Amino acid sequence: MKFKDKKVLVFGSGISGVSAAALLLQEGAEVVLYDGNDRLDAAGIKEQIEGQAKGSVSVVLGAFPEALLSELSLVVMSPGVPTDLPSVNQMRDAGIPIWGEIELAYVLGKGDVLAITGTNGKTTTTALLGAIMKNFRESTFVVGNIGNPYTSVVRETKDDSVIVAEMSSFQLETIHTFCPKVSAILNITPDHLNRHHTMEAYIKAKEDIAKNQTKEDTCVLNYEDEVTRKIGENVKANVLYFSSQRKLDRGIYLDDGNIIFRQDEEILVCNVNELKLLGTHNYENVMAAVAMAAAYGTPMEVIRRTIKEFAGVEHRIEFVREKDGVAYYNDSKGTNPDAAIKGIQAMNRPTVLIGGGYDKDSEYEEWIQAFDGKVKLLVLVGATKEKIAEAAERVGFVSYVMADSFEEAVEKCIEAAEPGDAVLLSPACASWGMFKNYEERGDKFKELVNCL
Ligand code: UMA
Repeated sequence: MKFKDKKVLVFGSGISGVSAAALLLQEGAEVVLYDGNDRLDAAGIKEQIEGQAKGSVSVVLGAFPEALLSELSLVVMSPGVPTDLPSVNQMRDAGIPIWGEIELAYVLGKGDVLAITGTNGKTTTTALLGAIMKNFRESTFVVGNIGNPYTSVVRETKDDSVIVAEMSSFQLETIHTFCPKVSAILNITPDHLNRHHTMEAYIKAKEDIAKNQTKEDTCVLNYEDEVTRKIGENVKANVLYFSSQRKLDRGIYLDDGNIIFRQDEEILVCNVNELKLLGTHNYENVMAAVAMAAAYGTPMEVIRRTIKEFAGVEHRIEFVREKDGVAYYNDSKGTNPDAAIKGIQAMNRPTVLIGGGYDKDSEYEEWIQAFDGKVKLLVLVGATKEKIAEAAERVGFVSYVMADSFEEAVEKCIEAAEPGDAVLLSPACASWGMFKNYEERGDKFKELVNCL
């Protein structure tokens, strides 16, 4: 599609919408940026777009501008906007093509796309694959749900670029021709059902990552997830499975702590002890990234070097440093008990744990039960410390102490930790009350640990 002088409506004025609008202006389109929230600052949004590109842009807030329907050549959707809104149905009924921001970027961009989806682990896998590709190809971009709109890099892409894209189910709902050279679906468990309504619709969105792939392309899938294993029976792409539970004839698997990549021959990638990432869920993410990079032709030496260096995504079970035999991990993103359970499960050493923070009315018993004998001391801080202590008593865990400040909590951990232990910040609570957000809390933790 040529965009020059076409009127295009961009739906949603978050980072995707602003960046799609700027790209469309650069392509010569006339852009209407529409957002249902009438409390936003229209002039400020317009200024933001005009700061990036010249051209004709208007910002419409509040009620949907129905009068425009007959003039539009295309609608570009932001991922967070549901595709079954009455206004979107009206546009569909009027025969206006509806593209996601990803589709727009794919159509206008150059280079090869390596795309990852899944319910859990996609940000880590995307960041790791991005790091591997950066060591292989100078022109590498890491985009998508990870927080960097694909449309924001399109103009810099070249024929030899590699675009590593984290794709949410929201983004996959509105692709049409998007076709990654290599795709991956890490796992599928119930999530976002308020948006997709049924599990079938959610699975369909994820599965669509491979819908345009041919046998020239590769799709990497989790053999241990029933849903993704089954998807492998239907995709046209060349399938590579990964497994943390069994040896595979073809694919990548964990065997006695070794990661083995097996196609025509068996290649030892590394032992998991050589990785800074911890936990079976992370070994699965590593295997997926390795399989994707290898399928794209990246030399194993480059892959090996990068996965051993990779310390994880910031604030998610992030390895900070080892000091006097104690390994420090920042999992400030563990802002609720479910996320913090993943944090403690990933530890493979006796652990001194920092917990507590803002009270979101969570229950803490299940989290404490997941300590599984690994937590030698729980240091409690913040508004929830008493509530967590009561929950600990109820499930028979008594190894806890209280701290009056975050700094004191970190000090108590340092005192209690012995060589061979881990110190983990994975508080099961939001940071508010002590910090602006979990990033600030994680940064403070790292600062204190790095000063040791
Ligand atoms: N809006 C409407 N009408 C609606 C709904 C939303 O007008 O019915 C407007 C809102 O008023 C708002 C705008 O749409 O101004 C927001 O658009 P958006 O939600 O698409 O937000 P962006 O800032 O563009 O961020 C999106 C992704 N957000 C969502 O999918 C919800 C970001 O993923 C992504 O990083 C970014 O694009 C760049 O690609 C975030 C996310 O929460 C991290 N993702 C979900 C997740 O990971 O679970 C899927």
